[in-house]
Amino acid sequence: MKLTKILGLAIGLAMSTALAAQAQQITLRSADIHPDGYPTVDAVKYMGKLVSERTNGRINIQVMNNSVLGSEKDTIEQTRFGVIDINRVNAAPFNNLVKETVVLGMPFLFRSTEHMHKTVDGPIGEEILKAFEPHGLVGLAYYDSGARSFYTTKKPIQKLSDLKGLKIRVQQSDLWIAMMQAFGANPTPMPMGEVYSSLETGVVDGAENNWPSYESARHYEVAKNYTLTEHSLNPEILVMSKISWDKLKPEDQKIIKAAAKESVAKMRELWSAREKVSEEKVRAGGVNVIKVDKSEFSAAMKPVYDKFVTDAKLKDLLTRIQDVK
Ligand code: GTR
Repeated sequence: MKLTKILGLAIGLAMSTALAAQAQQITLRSADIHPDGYPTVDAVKYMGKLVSERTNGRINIQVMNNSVLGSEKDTIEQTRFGVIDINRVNAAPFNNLVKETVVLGMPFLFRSTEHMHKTVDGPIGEEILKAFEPHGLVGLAYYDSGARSFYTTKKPIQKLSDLKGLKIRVQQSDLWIAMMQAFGANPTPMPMGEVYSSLETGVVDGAENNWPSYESARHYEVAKNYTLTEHSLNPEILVMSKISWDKLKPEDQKIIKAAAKESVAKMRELWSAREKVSEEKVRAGGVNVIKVDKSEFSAAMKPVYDKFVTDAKLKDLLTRIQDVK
């Protein structure tokens, strides 16, 4: 009798411990439009590894890549509603929602990758990450995205006037639409996933992106003229849903934030290696790489600054970024 009771108690205890452990198990779903092996995807996987190690496997990050959760614009909305927990998106699709992100994409703003790193790694970067919170998102970290340059299917861009009237795909951001207009082009906003077929079928005459995206999305197969305008060093931003974040205990939030920050160094390493590999691959694929005088492209950008850097806050952010040494 006594033994059965003890046994019963022991089984009960074991079951409740198992249930408690199960209840604490958290899987955070993270979205990315890029495929496996792309630096952004691998950096978030690395972050997940750190989180899992530091929580003894209690919290895991599942990277859902290849746009399986939708386009960047759609996944931002799903992240705000807590359907997606973590999201790695370029700064551009955030522009209409979090106005502070606009300054990061301004054309010819960053003098170099070092200038961009110093900006996002310092107080300005933190301030912009904080600006996500009123919009249902927690800014975690910045990742590199290299420099964006134009590529076209038929007409190679040798000078600014070559862009006149060309249909150029842009990201879904008012800033980017205005930028293309200032370059003289005809902007066509669309998600990245539609660009290959749009280039192939002539819906657009060109697009713009960094070496790794141009290569990885195979756009170089259908748009064989790559013009080194390097007009923007807009970084990638890693965010978390505020709804998912608020469900976590403060010590777990700390682990997530630290792991995100630590994944940045890893990402930068992966990024500079991938930039070289991608450039080599597209050059070997027969791409016509064109050097241009950037000054006339940059001079055409004044209306973009006049239109988008209007209020005191953005003007202040912009001046502070320009002053970063
Ligand atoms: C890539 C970036 C993506 C997305 C894409 C695009 O460089 O990593 O997040 O912004 O460009 O042009 O849509």
